[in-house]
Amino acid sequence: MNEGVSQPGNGNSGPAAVEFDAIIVGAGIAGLYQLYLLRNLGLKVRLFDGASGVGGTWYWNRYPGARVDSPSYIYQYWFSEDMLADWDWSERFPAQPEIERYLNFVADRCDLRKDIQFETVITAADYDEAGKRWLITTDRGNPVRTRFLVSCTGMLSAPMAPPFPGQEHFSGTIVHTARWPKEGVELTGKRVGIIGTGATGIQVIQTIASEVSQLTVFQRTAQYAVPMRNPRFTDTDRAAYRAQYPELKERVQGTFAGFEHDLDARDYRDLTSEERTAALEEIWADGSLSFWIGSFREIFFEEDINEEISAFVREKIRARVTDPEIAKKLMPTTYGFGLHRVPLETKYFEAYNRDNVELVDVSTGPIVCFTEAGLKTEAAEYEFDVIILATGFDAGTGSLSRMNIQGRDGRSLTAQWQHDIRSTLGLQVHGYPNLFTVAGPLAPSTAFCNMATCLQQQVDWVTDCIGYTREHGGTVIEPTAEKEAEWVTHHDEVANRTLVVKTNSWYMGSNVDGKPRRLLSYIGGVGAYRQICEDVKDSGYEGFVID
Ligand code: NA7
Repeated sequence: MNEGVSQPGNGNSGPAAVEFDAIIVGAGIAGLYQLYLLRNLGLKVRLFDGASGVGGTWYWNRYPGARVDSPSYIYQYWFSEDMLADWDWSERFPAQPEIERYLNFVADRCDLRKDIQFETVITAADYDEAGKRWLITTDRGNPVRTRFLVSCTGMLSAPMAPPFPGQEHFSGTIVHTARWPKEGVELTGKRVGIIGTGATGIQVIQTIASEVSQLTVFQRTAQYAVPMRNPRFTDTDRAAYRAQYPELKERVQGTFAGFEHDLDARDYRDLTSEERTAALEEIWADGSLSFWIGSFREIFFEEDINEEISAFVREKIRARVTDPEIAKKLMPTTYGFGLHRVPLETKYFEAYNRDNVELVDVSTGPIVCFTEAGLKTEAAEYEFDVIILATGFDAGTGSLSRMNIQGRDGRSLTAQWQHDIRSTLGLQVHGYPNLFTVAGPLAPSTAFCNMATCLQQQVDWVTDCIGYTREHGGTVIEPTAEKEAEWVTHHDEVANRTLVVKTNSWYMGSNVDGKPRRLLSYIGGVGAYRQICEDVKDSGYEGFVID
C-alpha cells in the first residue's frame, strides 16, 4: 500500500496513513456484501478481518455439529441471479463447512479478496473532527484514514468465557466453541466436559456424545429445543426452490422475523383446545424455527398462553428421555418458551439416554474452579481431558465495544454502552459521524431475524445513505440526539410490552456482568423495521445531519 498517503489528522508522528473512502470491518455475510456494494458505488474500500479467510461467524464457529438454523434457500444473497443459479445447497440446514464454502464462492465470484486484508484486527478508531475522517489503527501497524467506517462485526462475535479460577492449572485442553481450531480437537475416546447448553452447546453435545468416552454436561438453564427436520435436497427440490426465489426474496423482507413463515394471524384464544393442539402439532412437524417465529404472537405477550405452549414443548422433551429425573432437569421451568433464543436440535435429548453422558445441574451447585485434573462444582469434582466452553457471546455490543471507538469530542462508545446502550435504528450512533453499525444493537438483526434477510436490508440502507450523502455534496452524516432518543423510546415501548424483557438471556445482556439491561434486538418485526428505514431514506434522512 503506497498510494494516497497522508499524515494522521492528530499530527502524531509515525507511519503515514493510507486514505480510503470506506473501511469495512468483518468479512462475514454483511461485510462481503457491503464491500461489493460500496465498490460498485465507486468508493475506494478496504475490508479488515482478524480471521485468515472470509466467513465471519462461519469462519470462527467450526465446532463439531455447527449448523445454520435458517433454511438455506433463504440464507443466501439475492443480488446476483448468476450466483443463485450456480450455487447448489445440499440440504435444508447445512453445516458450517458448506456455508463457509458458499461465502468463499461469493468472495471469488465477486472478486472481493483483492480489497480484504485478513489477520488484521482494528485496535482503535478515532474520529478526527477537523479532517472529518476516521483514523483507524490496527494490530498490523498500518494506520489508515477513512471517510466512512462500516462495522459488519456481527452480533455474536465477541466470545464470552466466564473467568473460572484455576484455568491455568488444568492439564488438558480448554476450547471455546467460537474459537475452535481449524485442525480440530481430538475428542475420540476422551473424557469431555462441556459448559453451556445454549444453541451452540446443544449442537456440540448431540454431535460428540457417541464419539467421546465420557461426556459431562454442565447445564445451568434447560432449553426448549425444537427438533430440526433436515432433508437432503435433490435436483428436483433445488429447481423447485429456485422457481420460488423471486417470491421468497420479497416475502422474507416483510415477515416478523425475516423467514418465509410469518406469525399466525389467528387469535390463539379463538381456537378450541383441539384446534390449538392440531395447530401446534402442525408447526412442530415442520421441524424448524417456525414453531417459534411462525407461531402464535401471544407467545411474546400473554403469560397463560405462553405457559400452555411451554407445557406442550416440555411434554415433547419428557417423552424422549428415559430417566424421569433427567427429563425433569431438561425441562425448562424458570422461563417461558420463545422468550430467549430457541435452539433446533437433532437427537439432543436422546443423548441423555446414553450411559456415557451425564447431566450435571449447576443452577444450584455452580462451578467453583478448574483444577489440574478437571473442574470442581460446589457438589463434586470431575476429571477431563478436554473442557469445552459453549458459554456464548457478549452480544450486540461486544465486538464494537472491543474496538476502542472514539467519536466527536473524544467520547468513547465502549464507555457509553457500559452505561446505556443506545443507537439510531441500530445503524448509527449520535456522536459518531459516518460510523455505521450493521447488526448493531436495537435493530431486529441482533436476534429476531433470519440474519441473511436483515443484514442485506441494512447493508442496502447503509449504501443508499452513503450514496445520498455524497450526491448531496455532504461528507458526513450523523443522527441527531433527538432522532436517537425517538428510536430508543420506540424500541423500548415495543420491547417493554413483551415478556422477553422479563427473561434473563443474552437478548437482555444479562449474561454479561454489569451490562446495562435493554432488549438488544428490535422486536417490532422485520417488515415494520424495514418500512421505518425506508421512510427515513425517502424523507431525505430526516433526523440526520448531513454536513
Ligand atoms: P448462549 O445461548 O448464550 O449459551 C451460553 C450457555 O453457557 C448457556 O447455557 C449459559 O447458561 C451457559 N453459561 C454461561 N456461563 C456459565 C457459567 N458460568 N456456568 C455455567 N453455565 C454457563 O450462547 P450460544 O453460543 O449457545 O448461542 C449463541 C447464539 O449463537 C444462539 O442464540 C444462536 O443465535 C447462535 P445460562 O443460560 O446463562 O444459565
